[in-house]
Amino acid sequence: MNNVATLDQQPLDAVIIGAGFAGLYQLWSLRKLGLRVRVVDAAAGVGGTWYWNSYPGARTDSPSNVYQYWFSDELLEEWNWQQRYPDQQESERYFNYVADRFDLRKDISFNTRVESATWDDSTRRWNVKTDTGLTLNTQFVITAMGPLSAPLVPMFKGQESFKGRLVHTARWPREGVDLKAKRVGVIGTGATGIQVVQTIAPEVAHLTVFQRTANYAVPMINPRYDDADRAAIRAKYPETRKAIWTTFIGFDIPGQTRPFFSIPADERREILETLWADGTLRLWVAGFAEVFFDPAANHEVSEFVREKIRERVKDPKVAEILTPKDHGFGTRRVPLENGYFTTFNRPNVDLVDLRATPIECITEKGIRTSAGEIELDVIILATGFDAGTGGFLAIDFRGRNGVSLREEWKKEVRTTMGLQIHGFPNLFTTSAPYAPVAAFCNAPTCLQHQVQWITECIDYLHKNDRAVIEPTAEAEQRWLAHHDEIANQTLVAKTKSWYTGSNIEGKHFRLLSYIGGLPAYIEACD
Ligand code: NA7
Repeated sequence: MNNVATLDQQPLDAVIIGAGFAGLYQLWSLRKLGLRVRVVDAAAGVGGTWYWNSYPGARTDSPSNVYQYWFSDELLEEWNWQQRYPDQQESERYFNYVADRFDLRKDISFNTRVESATWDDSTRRWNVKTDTGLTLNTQFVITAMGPLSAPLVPMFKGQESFKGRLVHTARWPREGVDLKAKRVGVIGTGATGIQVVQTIAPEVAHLTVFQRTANYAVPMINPRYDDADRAAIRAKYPETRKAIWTTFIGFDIPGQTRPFFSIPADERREILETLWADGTLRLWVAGFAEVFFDPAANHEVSEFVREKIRERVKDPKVAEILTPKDHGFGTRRVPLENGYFTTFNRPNVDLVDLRATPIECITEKGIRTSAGEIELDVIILATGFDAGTGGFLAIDFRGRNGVSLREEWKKEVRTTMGLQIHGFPNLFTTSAPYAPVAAFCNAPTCLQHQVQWITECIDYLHKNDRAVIEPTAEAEQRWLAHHDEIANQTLVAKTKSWYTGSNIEGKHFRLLSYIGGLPAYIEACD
């Protein structure tokens, strides 16, 4: 238990909001500088995304060798990854191990939600208020809420009238949900929906999948590791650790270097087959760069993947509904799948095409589409997040002269490199819009880079007797102009998805994530 009265009175150097990947590392790093730090998290435990998203089938789409911390050689030696793609339980265990190993918990207030953070220009400090009554006074505030922390629980008409169980995947009850022999409906076929559907289909009596947009997905190969595998992976750590900073997207695998159309068609096909068979996201993150900006190259790769989907689904009508046609491969987040498409060959699984028969409302008994009512015992919303901005908008940030971040971002979402915001002194932001983190980076790599940058910056300020740092409006404008210039050359910025904010009604259509590549971002930060 936190002693609220004692904590209240201690002036802090830094408050970190969030005890997930970035937050824990930020705490460790600032502690090393000798700073007084407190982490606040609404959850009852560490792990962030890997605490909240405990839905069936949740796992990383990044391999464990690049989905981990690099700050401690001891940790790299001690932690034994069990599989290439850790599931939610393994990921959560990892964060708990880190928290205990480095004695982080004593500086974390759990079950505590930050409600507001107000800058006081006279003291040059922030006042942070929480829902437990804990208030904190601090020189710096560092946000580490993660880019996907505000779940979208769409208010379908009649949602509250449903007499069965309705759950969002990102607020999955810790005690689990009994799905055995139940009639279950899943709304959403993004990375999350795909994982849920392929996992629960064998267990439920009947599964109805409500799809608005068909998604590409690449098959996952997820070997379990034994000691020999782990030794081989560890032997490569020195290389891996270097490689992640140099690739476009923060993985350890470089992309193709030959221009797409300089390669003869049959050889291109062979390369695509090899990338496909890798069982990783290589086809997307280390494939051909042209996929992101050249419509002809994108078309060819998209057709290749469409063929693969059609091959696996027995009923040609179902296959057509599952085959994406309204966007190109890689322009939205490409999930890995493990039996997703073949799930639709099962007799207990139905697919509802919401483009043809939209949801009209949720009823007492289930979901009514324009084609009729489908009775259900459980409705699972795999409907995603208010990405990038949602976590910030949940907190009332007040900067210089009482300026409200919520009000400012209604006009335009602005950040400087996704690290700071003009008008909000001494506020550092990890995973904010316009850094690569949210979409075009292996998140752990980019988050660790941001944490290191923030740590060095704070260290510099202290060593040089500077109390306040804030980007100028001009610097912010320069970054946004650069961001837009690069984004607008890509097909991604023209495609509807959470990357461009189109999943939220009224959200400004603009690419959320910097797409100039991690090396360019690091150079700009330096
Ligand atoms: P996503 O990728 O945003 O997927 C959400 C899904 O839910 C997607 O299929 C949406 O259809 C669907 N959706 C959202 N709202 C509705 C409504 N109102 N009606 C019908 N269908 C709806 O979220 P995920 O959680 O899967 O993944 C988020 C990220 O987490 C993922 O990219 C990884 O990085 C980890 P739409 O495509 O908008 O038509």
